[in-house]
Amino acid sequence: MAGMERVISGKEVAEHNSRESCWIIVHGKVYDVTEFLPEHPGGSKIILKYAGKDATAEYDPIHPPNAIRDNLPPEKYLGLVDPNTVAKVEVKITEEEKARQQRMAQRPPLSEILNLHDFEAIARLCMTEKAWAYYSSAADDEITNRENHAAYHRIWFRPRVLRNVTHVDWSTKILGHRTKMPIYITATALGKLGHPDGELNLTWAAAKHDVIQMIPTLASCSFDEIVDAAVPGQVQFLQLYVNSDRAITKKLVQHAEKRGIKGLFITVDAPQLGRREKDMRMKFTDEDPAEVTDNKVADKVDRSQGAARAISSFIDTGLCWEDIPWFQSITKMPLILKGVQCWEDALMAYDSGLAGVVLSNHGGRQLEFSRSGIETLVEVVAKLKEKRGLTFPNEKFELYVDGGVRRVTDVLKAIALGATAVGIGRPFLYAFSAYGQAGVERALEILHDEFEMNMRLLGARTLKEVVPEMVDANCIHQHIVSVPSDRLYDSNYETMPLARLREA
Ligand code: 173
Repeated sequence: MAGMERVISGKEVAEHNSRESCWIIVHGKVYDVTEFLPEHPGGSKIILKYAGKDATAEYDPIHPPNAIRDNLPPEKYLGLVDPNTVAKVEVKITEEEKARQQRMAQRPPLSEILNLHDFEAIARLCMTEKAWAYYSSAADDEITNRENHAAYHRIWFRPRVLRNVTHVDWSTKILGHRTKMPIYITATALGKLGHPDGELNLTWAAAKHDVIQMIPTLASCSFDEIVDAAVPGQVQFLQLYVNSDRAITKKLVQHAEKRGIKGLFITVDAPQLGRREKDMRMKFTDEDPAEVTDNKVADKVDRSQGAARAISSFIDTGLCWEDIPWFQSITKMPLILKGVQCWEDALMAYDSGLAGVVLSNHGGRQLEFSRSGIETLVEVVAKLKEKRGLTFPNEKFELYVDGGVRRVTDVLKAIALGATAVGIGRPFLYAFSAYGQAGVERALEILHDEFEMNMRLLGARTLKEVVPEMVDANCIHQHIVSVPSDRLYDSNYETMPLARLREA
């Protein structure tokens, strides 16, 4: 078809600006979305706002690159628009947006960002409300989300002293690939919600700091863009949402292997997306009241479910253990299950010949009251030793943990307990949302500094010396509800300040 495409003038597109005939431009291409209006998961109102116009800027952050092509019948693609004839869309800047931009201008310099929590504090102030709601939200009452970090507080160190810690080295291998530290940048969807360069911020920073990035299925940038942005030799993994249409999944997996992806992390904890109410409320405030009658949405789609659910309907709820041999038949990449939450499933993964598991509850975004990855790690290590005689870390079957990691002390606890590496997600999103690539680099530098100090203080010169005896994890399984605190004592305690905006 190339070369035969019709070129349409902006003027003609502009005539189709109503519910009766609605054309939009995305990335220089003209689509007839009239019939799609009631089916759009994000509602018809937002499309109608761009009827007859260029919707690219609005479309980009919240859609994976192929969303429009994948959801429209081919004949609804009408042709290319003549770029010189397209009128600029006037974007009205709201007071709220102005205030946000002002706060963005008052970001502290990166030198004042001292830890990963600081990125979150600043990102919350600088991101759009939608992006904040989507990234920060978690399932139900967000209890698992908070438990993920709190669980690390139930593990304490037993450091060793009088070891010569002049030279400390925390480099390691993940799936046989060298990494400067035992962390990887885990997969998170929709990077352009936070920053126009989206996931590329992570790729660039990962290249500079020799860490591994896991590319998400639902990235804002296309898979190839992210792979193209890597430097020669840079290691990338792929997180996979399995499509009900297995042909699509097969194509993606085989393409990824051809492009040099070194590990396939199949997400197994999200047959349906969790209920993230912060994200859902955001959608509601966007609705056109005229479209909602008697508490029923007039359109065909229940689009009250937030950004994530809206774009996740392709995920196969039927995925099961019997599918594993099929994955093994279509690729030679190491296969890892992401989202394992008990030893029984870790054992099945091992017995199925997989390369490892990520002990994870999806950043607290899926099943509320699922346990933290670090807690699951303790039982997996014990049971796989008991049942199969395995010891960890183990190059034949690697264990990773994600969720709630904010400090290198968290990472070292996981390493001591047998993890090969730890995934970090949200902190990097917050870092690039507020500061772009430089933010991610700063986050990695902070981790570097924390590794150096904590390895020394722990008395470990290499990660091999970070052994189970260095932690006391006796309380890890105790999900205690805290008793009322000693208010008098607490109010005397001065809360530690986070990074702040500069003076206007
Ligand atoms: O956690 C998520 O938000 C997530 O994994 C997801 C899944 C589908 C679409 C968008 C995000």
